[in-house]
Amino acid sequence: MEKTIAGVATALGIGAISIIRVSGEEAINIVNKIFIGENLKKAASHTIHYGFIVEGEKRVDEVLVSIMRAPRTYTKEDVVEINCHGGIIATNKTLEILLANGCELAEPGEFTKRAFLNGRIDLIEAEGVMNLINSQTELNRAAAFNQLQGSVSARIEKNRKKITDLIAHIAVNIDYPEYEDIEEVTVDKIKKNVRKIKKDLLEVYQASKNGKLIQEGINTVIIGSPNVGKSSLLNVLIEENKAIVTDIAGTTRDLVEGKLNLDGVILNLIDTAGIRKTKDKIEKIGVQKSLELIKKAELILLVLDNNKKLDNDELKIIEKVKDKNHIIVINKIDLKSQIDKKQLANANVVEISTFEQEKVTKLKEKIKEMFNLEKIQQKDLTYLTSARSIALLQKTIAILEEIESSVANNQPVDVLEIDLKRVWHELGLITGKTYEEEIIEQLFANFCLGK
Ligand SMILES: Nc1nc2c(ncn2[C@@H]2O[C@H](COP(=O)(O)OP(=O)(O)OP(=O)(O)O)[C@@H](O)[C@H]2O)c(=O)[nH]1
Ligand SMILES: [Mg+2]
Repeated sequence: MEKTIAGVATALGIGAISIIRVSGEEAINIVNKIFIGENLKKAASHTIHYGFIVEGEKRVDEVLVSIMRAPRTYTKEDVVEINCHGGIIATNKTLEILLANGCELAEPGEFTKRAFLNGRIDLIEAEGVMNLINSQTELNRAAAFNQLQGSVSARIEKNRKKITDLIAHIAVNIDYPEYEDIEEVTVDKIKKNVRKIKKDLLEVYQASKNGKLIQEGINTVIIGSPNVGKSSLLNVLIEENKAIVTDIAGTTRDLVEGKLNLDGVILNLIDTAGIRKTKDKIEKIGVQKSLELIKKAELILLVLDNNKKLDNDELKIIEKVKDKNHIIVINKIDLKSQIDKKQLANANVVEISTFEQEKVTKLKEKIKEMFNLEKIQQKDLTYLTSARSIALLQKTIAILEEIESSVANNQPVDVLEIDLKRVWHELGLITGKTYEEEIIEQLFANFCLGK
C-alpha cells in the first residue's frame, strides 16, 4: 500500500488561511481521528465539513475540511484538504499532528507525481503545472495553461498513434502474411507518413524554440576590436548611458549588461572588452571573458569600424562566429569607408552609426527578422516548454530524418521498422508514456512542496 502523504499546499507565511493536503488510502481515516465534527468516514465525496483539529483532548484549530474520494481527485487517491488558519506556527501545528497520526511528509511535487503515476496527467501536463506556477508574463501563463489542458500532449500523442499504427501493421504483415485483406505497409506508405509526422513535429519544435525565447529572452553578446563602438551600441540600444564610452581603446574591461524589449521578447545584451592582444592583466581577463561568451551566446553582434581596414584579429573573429547566429554590424558609417566589404562576402551585414537612432532601428528590424519575432507574436501557444522535452523532440526529428535517408537508399521495410520503433519510444518519453524512474524522480523534485 502506498503511504498516505501530507503537505502544506499554500505558501508558508502570514495569511488568512493555509491549506494542508492529505492524499492516500488512509487520508480520510487519519484526518477523522484528529477532527471533531461529523464523522468524516461517512461523508460523501466532494463535501466540506466544519469542525476542530484536536491534539489528544485539546482543540488546536478551527477548520474546514474538504473530502474528495478517489478517483475524481488531483492524485486519483482519496484526498482531504484542511483549510486551517494561516501563519507558519498555526499551520505547522496541524501538519505535525497529521504526521504523528500516520501521515508521512510529502516530498516536493509528490502530489503531482502521484497524479502522473496514477495516470491522471502526463508528463507534459505535469510540466505545465510547474510552468503555470512559475510563469512571469501573461504570455507564459497562457502557454502553461494550454500545456496543462493537454493540447500539447494531444498533438504529440496523435503522431505517436500514427507510428503505433504503422508498427502494428508491419508486424501483422510479417507475422501473418496469409491475412491478405490487411493492407501491406510499403516503403512508400512509410515515406508519406514519416513526411507528415516530421512536418507536424517540426512545427511544434519551432514553436517550442520560440516559446523558450519568450520565456527566457535572447542571450546576445556585443563583441569586436577595441574602440569600434560596442559600448556606444549597447547604450543606444537600451537608451541609457550604462557603459562608459571614450575614444581610448580598452575602455571596457568587465562585462556590462542591459536589457532591450523587442516587441515583447527580451534581448539580454552583454557589452564586452574589445578583443586584442594585450599585456594589461585586467584587460587580458576581460578579453578572455569576451571569447568565452561567443561560445554561449544565442546571438552575436560583431561590431566593426567602417573607418578602418580589417585586421588579422578581426578576420579571426569573423571566422569564429561564422557558424553561429550572428550579425556583422559595421559602425561609424558617418566616417569615410576604409573597410573592404569583399572580405565580408555573404555575411549578415547591417551598417549603422550609433549617433543615428534611425540606423540602429534597422539593426533591431534585422534581429526581429532573424528570430521571426513577428510570428511569435501570433501566439501559437502549442509548444513544449521544458529543455527535457524539447531535446527529446529534436532527437525524434533527427530519427525521422534518418528514416527518410534510409528510404532514399532503398532500405527495406524491416530496417525502417527499427527506426520507427525508436521514434515511438522517444515520443513516449516526451509525454511520459514510457519513462525512466530516475528522470521522474529528478523532474518532480523541482516542484514546490505541497504541489
Ligand atoms: N564617428 C563615430 N564615432 C563613433 C560612433 N560610435 C561610437 N563612436 C566613437 O568611438 C569611440 C569608441 O566608442 P566605444 O563605444 O567606447 O567603443 P568600444 O568598442 O566600446 O571600445 P572598448 O570598450 O575600448 O573596446 C568613442 O569616441 C565614440 O564616441 C559612430 O557611429 N561614429
Ligand atoms: Mg567599450
